[in-house]
Amino acid sequence: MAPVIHMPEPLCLVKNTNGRLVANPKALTILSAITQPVVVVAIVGLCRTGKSYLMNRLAGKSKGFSIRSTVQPHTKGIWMWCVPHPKKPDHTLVLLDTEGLGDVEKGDKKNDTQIFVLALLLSSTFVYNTMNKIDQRDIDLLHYVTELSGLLRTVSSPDLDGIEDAADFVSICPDLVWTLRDFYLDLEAHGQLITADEYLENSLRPKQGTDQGLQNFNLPRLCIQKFFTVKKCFIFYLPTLRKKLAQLETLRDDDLDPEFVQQVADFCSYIFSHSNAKTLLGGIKVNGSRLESLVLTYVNAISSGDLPCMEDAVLALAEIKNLAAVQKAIAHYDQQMFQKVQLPTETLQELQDLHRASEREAIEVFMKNSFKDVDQGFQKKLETLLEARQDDFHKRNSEASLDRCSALLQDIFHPLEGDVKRGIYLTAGGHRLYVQKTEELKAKYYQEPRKGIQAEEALQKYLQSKESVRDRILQTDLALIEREKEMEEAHVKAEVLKAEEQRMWVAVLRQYQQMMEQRQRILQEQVRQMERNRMFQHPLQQRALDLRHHCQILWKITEELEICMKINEFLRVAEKTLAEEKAKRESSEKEKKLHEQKVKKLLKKCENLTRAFMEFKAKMTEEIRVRESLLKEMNERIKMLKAKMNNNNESKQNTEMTALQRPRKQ
Ligand SMILES: Nc1nc2c(ncn2[C@@H]2O[C@H](COP(=O)(O)OP(=O)(O)O)[C@@H](O)[C@H]2O)c(=O)[nH]1
Ligand SMILES: [Mg+2]
Repeated sequence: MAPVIHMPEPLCLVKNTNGRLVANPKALTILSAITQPVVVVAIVGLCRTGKSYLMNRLAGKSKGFSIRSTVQPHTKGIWMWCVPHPKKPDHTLVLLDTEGLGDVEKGDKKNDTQIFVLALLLSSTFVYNTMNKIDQRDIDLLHYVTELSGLLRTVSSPDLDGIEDAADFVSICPDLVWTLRDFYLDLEAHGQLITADEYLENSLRPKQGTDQGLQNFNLPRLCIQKFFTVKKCFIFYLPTLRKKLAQLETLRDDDLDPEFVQQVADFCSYIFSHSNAKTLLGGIKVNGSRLESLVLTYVNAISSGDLPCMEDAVLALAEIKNLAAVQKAIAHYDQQMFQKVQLPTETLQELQDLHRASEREAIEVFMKNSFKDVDQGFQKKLETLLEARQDDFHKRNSEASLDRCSALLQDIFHPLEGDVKRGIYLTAGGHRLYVQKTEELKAKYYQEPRKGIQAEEALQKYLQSKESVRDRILQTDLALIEREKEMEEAHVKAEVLKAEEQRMWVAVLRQYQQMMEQRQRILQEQVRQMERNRMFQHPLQQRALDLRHHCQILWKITEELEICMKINEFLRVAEKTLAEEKAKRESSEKEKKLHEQKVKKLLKKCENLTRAFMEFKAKMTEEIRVRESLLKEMNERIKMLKAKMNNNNESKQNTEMTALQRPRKQ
């Protein structure tokens, strides 16, 4: 069985020390000893409205929480009284009484609010104690506090005993019990009697309509409805005669208004039977020690400034609601833009149209959620934020366009860059081809969709970056054209030289042919002469001389042939010059090959010519040899003829002599 808690009187749980909330270690020790689930009933409201009195009644005591009939304030903060639960023996009832709210002497609204919020967060039943009737000011204050508590409801605590994943926990919203003290109105609406709960429901019911005034009326009500799912209202009449109120603590129930006594009894009965144990999200029941952790966690969170500090509740509430409305509007704008905008947009206009549509919707969202936006300060703030968002989208649109265009350019121009690297355009006429190819690729780039607003600039930048490449291609092109021109000239020169050479050879051959014809004629003449000589036995010596003369002519031909050899030498020199020319022009493999081929051709020709010449020379030498042997033979013949002639002459003389002698003998 759980140890029975014995707490003869309340203790201060959280006190206000020099404007700071501090947990009382003594009270925390008591809490830590409670192993039972705790039903935490906290009461909040302006000071001297009978809160402590009511809490004492819940504790079943006439004394306990300090009841002050004077205007002198008591210790500020939250007072705690842990008592056995009168209806649930396995639960402990923890009563939290707040002190000092709305204390004119203290004048510290910030501290009031903090105590209010802390009580809301710690309780499982939250008693909101107000005077006379439900008015707008009470509703606004409750709304404000619920909003503030929302900022702290999820807190991190490393030391929540027994909770495995205690890094983040969420305190479940408490039930609301609205106590109306000194209620003097008739509980009726539209001529019909109503209950206190119906009165509360009516007071929190939103009105139909959309104008700003109605929105300001509805918003806090809707928030309270949403925050407190369980709501209850109790009305209390004046307990007794006004003059006796100061001694209320000492008065017996018989001395009080019986209706008041009944109302208090009903209230206590409801609390005992309907108030649940404090629970965290996930159904985690809070015991004394967990409540201790909650107290420490929330007090620390509040002390470290997690709770906004604002003087005027309504203003602060407006601040909270309008900030939230701005955030909601911005979130809506972002969501719309992310859904609709596909960056980069084709045109700037496209982006601006989408921005305007999303901006309009965002402002509508803001209007729906805003609350008392005095001078449209928050709407202006929203407009400034949306403008910044638009600038950001423009920037991102520009960047996305640049990225897309860069990737496209890289993709489209990559093959051309490869060709440039391989030197395909480093030829005569390469520049024209390069420009032509660039134009083709530009057209392809222009055809690509969704390049965005940076399309032209990206292309121009790319082309600028390739200008040095284009220049290099152009320079090479011009240099190669110049070289080709030079080669053409050299070719023409070589052709002229070749033609000259051919002409010379033709002249030489013609001359030779003429000489041969001449010699033929001479030989024919010689033969004819020889025939005549043979016939007429004319002086052969002269003929021999003639033949010698012809031989001389032949030698002259030989000399001229030597001249031809010199011409051949000249050709060799020309060939050498061409080779030097070739060396000069060797700048590329292709040229070199061409040049070598040309030189080879020339060399081949020269070789053919030399061979022809050598054949010719051999032929001529053979001819000379034949002619010389012919000459020799002829000389032999002449000799023989001469000898024959001499013999003939001698025999003739002998005959004549014989003839002469013969008669003498007779
Ligand atoms: N008018 C009125 N006075 C009350 C009521 N209940 C208590 N009081 C008196 O109001 C004064 C302040 O009471 P107290 O409980 O200390 O108020 P607290 O400051 O809200 O805690 C005391 O003199 C009480 O006797 C009530 O219902 N109506
Ligand atoms: Mg009090």
